[in-house]
Amino acid sequence: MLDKLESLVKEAQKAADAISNHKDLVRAVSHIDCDGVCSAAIIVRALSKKRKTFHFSFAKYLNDAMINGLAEEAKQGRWKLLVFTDLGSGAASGLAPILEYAKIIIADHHMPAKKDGSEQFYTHPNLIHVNPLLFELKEDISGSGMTYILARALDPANIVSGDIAIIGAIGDAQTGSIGDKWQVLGLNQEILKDAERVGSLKVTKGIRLWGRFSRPVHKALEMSIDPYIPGITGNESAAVQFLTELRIPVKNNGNWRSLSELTKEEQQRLVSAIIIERLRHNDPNPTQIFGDVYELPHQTGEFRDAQEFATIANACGKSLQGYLAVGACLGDEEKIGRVRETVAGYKKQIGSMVSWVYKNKDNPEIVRLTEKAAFVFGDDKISEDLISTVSSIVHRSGFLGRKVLIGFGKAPDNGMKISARTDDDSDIDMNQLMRDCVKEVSGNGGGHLRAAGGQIPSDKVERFVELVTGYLAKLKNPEIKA
Ligand SMILES: [Mn+2]
Repeated sequence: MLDKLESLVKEAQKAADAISNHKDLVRAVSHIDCDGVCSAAIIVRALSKKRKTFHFSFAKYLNDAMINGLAEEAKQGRWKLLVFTDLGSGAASGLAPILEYAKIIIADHHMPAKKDGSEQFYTHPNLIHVNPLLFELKEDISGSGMTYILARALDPANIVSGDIAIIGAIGDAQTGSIGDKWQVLGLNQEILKDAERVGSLKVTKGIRLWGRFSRPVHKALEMSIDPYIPGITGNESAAVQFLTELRIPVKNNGNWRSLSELTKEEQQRLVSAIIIERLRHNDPNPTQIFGDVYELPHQTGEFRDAQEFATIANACGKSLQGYLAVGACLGDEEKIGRVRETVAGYKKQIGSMVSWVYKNKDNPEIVRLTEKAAFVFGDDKISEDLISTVSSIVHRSGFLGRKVLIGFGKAPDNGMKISARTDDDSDIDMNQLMRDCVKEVSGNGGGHLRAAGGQIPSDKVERFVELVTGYLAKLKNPEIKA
């Protein structure tokens, strides 16, 4: 493991040297989800510290149009160095038009593209590729973790960005960076130690609920979309009733009580009741409500809890306002104020979509259960930008059983966006499943071992369902264990 890690760090050093020696404008692009937003904050801070001038933007993915645009600009001499964070690995083999004129650095953890017609990963003399999977390390380190390693190589003072890398890993929990006992795993633990050492992060145990410090406890229950509490999430009066039945007063001297203000005994009662509720709904990890709580001592209000920060970063990124979250990561007070509204709207939207799936779980038009998979036909009820978040939460909540989850959400131009999820201990490779099944219906897709995404023409949904069912039937080890 150590020599593999050494090779990875060596590649990061190569990337850092390329940045250090570069005198012109740097073109940086990052992914729009939480991990991408955190990667952006880390690289932006690192480049600024090095006094590099740069042009930065977010992207949903690197498609041909974007690659051709960047290639044209590189040809004209606008950029000679590009940095892609939390994206780029999967598209690497298509980057040749840019690589002809410029160097590219990729810091990512998505499955790297192979050479055409070969089992070997794509390489190019102008490509510096910092990805754990190229060095036989696991993908459980996030894109922001890879960006952090790059930033540390650039300047050891970037150790101050460790907390941001952990927020990114929490946001990407479905890729295995967070274990089922809810604690960071793998290389992320080393980053966590860095963050603890410089005092930017504190680890304690507690209830993982939105608004631990900042919301009335019944609001925290109502707004808890991850963990999802069936029947209570999205329903304020049910949340109040739940607490009343547990004899937990929602007010003290006329003031709303937050979770952090409950007594130890009340917190225990609440945890037990939530676990029972989750057990009743076949949650695969009912105790995941309790676990490591990562506190950011330098932040205030909801930003103090790293998990909430992760939701905030994701909400801003997916609402195409990632720059607000980057500002919040870097402590910009004005941006912090502006993210609140964005986040409230986003959480409401996600919560109502998950509740919609829950309400329709017995409606075969919307939820189809097969032996090994649950298909959720969100169509125009779940937008393409939110289908991945909704799929993760529905899968994790377990109310559709312990199966592979495939969610569909409408995309523009008669397209259908797909999100595929499986359990942490599953033997099924979602990246492979997605790549195999989209091929025959002229779609594209890929991703991670446990979480992948893709896009197909919307009239091919039925065929895609057949292909997935066939793919799962061929596997020796069925997912269902319970
Ligand atoms: Mn990521």
